[in-house]
Amino acid sequence: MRKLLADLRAATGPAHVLAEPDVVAGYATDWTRRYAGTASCVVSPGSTSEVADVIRACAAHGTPVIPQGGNTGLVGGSVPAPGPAWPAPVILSARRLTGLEPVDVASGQVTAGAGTTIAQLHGHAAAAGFRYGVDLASRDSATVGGTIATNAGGIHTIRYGPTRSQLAGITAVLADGSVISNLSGLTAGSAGYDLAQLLTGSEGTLAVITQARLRLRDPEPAAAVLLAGTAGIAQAADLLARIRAAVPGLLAAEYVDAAGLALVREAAGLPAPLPTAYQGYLLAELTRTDPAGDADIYLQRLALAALPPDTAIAQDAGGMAALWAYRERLTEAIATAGIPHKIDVAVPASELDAFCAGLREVVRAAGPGPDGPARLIVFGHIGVGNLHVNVIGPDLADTEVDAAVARLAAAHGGSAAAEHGVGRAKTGWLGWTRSAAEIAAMRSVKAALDPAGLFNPGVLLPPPDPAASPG
Ligand code: 2HG
Ligand code: ZN
Repeated sequence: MRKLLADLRAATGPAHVLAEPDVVAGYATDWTRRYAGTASCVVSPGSTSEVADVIRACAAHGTPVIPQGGNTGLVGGSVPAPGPAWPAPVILSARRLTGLEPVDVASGQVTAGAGTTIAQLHGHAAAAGFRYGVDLASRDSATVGGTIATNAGGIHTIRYGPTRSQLAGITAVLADGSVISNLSGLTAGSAGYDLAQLLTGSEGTLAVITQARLRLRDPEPAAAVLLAGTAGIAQAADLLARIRAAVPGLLAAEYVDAAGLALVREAAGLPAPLPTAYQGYLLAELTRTDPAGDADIYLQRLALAALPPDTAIAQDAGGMAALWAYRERLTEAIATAGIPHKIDVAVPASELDAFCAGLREVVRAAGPGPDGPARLIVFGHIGVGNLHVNVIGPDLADTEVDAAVARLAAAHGGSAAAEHGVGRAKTGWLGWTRSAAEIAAMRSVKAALDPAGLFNPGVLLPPPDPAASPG
């Protein structure tokens, strides 16, 4: 242990290796407090070459590496597993990899260090007259590297796609300490495997990302944010389809159920958004696809969508932020009510209603928690069929309710894991969504790039089935 610490200190400078147990425990616990593990220390390299030195040192000592960005993940993918203090993994924090180059206006791209936060990237892009296509409530902590590693989606996926769609190149350090880097951002460059895309969504199991070349978008000023009440998720999906058909430039389409709205109002002290209470709420943001054109044209077109008469519509910054608060503050509101079971799934639009009906059954079957009946909150990015199911009450050690929700999503033709990734939480469910051949191919990629299993052991891939091995 002492020799490893000495080697890491030599790689980064002593100030950037933290081994005090309290400090390490903070990094080894995830945002939800549901996942907490054991790490021997936290190392924060300041450059790609320091990352390479750290990885070589860890490889030489046979010590696993847990890459970590803002530690805002919700499936345990950025923290180690519980275990003995030694030999425990090293957490490699990307927080010091913050270099942000000037925006390349000609290509509409920027090169950012993996530790740049999404909020910093937004500010930087906006100052140059652009927008970054991924946005999410954890923007002040979530990092470029972490969002690539999880292929994060967020609130603008409906318009710009997930992180994968923003990525034009990457620098990363492989398990042998070698550096792969292609930051040219050449849209027309097609020469072999796209390693940047391979690492997107690999959840720190293949390499440590240190820099990224990112595509930026035109800014598209906001035209309006609306919040409409609906009789449930199916009606919200129908209303969304009408809005989509009537108005161009849908930037976000989010759903919050009645339980979620009640909780966020209670925790954040927000007034009722509409004169009537509803079973579900659709929040949509429209952009001005023609910034020079008449802003009111968007509202005129909205009339074609036959919105409920008491829909709240805001066009000024304050009013739009006030409507967004009902959605954006929901995760923190849930955290005030307890540590939830969080199950992030994707479901085809046509199945949303049946899935939500099944959910209520699943939660009823899970039984009450110590403080009364289990609470079910459903919200998320309805425009892309991505729902965040939160259940508060059932014992956290019991993952049956989590698995039942994920199985239900798969049974409705959806995915047991969506924008939050697989992490440690969902490895056993991968086979519900991906075929045996796909998982075998993933194992081959892992074995080729990380033969010793140095990076993020226990994340993404289920442990091999001993019954399936020839020996
Ligand atoms: C969001 O969309 C995040 O706000 C968090 O993905 C979801 O808290 C959750 O379950
Ligand atoms: Zn989300």
